[in-house]
Amino acid sequence: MTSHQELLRRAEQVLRANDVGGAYTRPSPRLYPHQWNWDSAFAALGWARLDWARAAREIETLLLGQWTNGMVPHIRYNPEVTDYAPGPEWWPDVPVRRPGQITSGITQPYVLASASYRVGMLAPDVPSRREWWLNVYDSLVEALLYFPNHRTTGDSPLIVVVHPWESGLDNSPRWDFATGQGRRPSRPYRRVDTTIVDPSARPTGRDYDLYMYLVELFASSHYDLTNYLRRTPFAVHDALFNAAWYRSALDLNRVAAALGRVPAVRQAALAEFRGAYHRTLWDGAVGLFRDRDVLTGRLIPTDTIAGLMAIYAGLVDAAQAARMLARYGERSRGCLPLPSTLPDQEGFDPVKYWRGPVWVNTNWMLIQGLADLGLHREAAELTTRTVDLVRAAGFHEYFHAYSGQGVGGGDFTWSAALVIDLLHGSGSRLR
Ligand code: 9WN
Repeated sequence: MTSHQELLRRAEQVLRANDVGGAYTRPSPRLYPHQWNWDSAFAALGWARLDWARAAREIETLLLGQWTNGMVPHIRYNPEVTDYAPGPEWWPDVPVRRPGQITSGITQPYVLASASYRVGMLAPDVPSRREWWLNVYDSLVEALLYFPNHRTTGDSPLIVVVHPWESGLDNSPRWDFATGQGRRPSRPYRRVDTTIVDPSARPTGRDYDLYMYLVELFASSHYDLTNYLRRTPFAVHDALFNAAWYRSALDLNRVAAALGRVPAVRQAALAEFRGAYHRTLWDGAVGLFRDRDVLTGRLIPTDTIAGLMAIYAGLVDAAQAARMLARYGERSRGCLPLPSTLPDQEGFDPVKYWRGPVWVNTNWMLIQGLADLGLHREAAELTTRTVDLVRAAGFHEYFHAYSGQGVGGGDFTWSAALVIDLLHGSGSRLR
């Protein structure tokens, strides 16, 4: 059996092989050659244990793509790379702050501020931590506040996600209600992903038709939520996305306190957000949070790992977290922990991307939340199972929900980075 040391060595090799010129870490060598938003946040957590300055740089380069309104896009394109679709031609007139930056027109779950808090905590000494936080703090706050300022509707403080890619869990069956409407973009598009990875493990043609339709729609709405909401079939209050934002808000407030600044988000606003999250997304009958279709006002009746992310955010107490996790475990008996979609759900598929396979990042998020809530036994168990999965199968993008076989892209950055972090004991409190 591979020792911890050997596993760490291999994980480091994956990160170093995916390092593009010391500037950013591509998520996977061929499948994802550009810089992705939440991937870079996770990558930084791995780098922080190997080379702290490199971790800081990962976050700084991602922030180079920031827009004038504060949004940090989901992809920062490398102009030298052309074999990814859709390319930047699908995202016209992006309002980047720095001329020459090329980005997509949507964002991703905002785990970046939480990652920046942790990277800062791992700095070699207190002066370097402070100096680096001072460097990135304003950008991180602007990125955080982009959401309440530009991505809410009506009187809800919850954030509206406008594209399945924004959710980070692209083809989750939660979004099938929209895929099922048969929308298509006006122009032909190409796919590269299915030439690299077995198409049976990737989103379908119908999924991509919707993705590209929504790309056109959001771009032609000038990336403005109000314009977009008038025309779209897809706008959701996503349970994972909103949980990630809340945790980033808490973590940025910790940075603010360390820097002697006023909180990034005030207590009253946090309490209002927490209240709305529970009132809007909790489904007592299933004992999980669900996502809400903003257009109909109804909860989307599909149970996935997103429904557990209140644990990551500290939006539930330890007792509720333990109940939610136990129930998820019972409903996914026979699967490796924790499948991205529960196997009793319509649309579950053990091998297809976000429809069932196990992912390291979602497990990692839950481990952090469990540890913070004092559920150390649960955190330790999930850590062991996650590390063992990767030890047996390699640093794949995702893992077959029953067999654990590695699927999707190989040499996947966040699988390596987060295993490094877990092996350094991140499932125990870092405060
Ligand atoms: C679209 C890079 C990204 C991850 C997402 C994952 C996948 C992209 C794709 O890869 O999405 O953004 O082309 O399928 O779903 O979470 O950030 O690893």
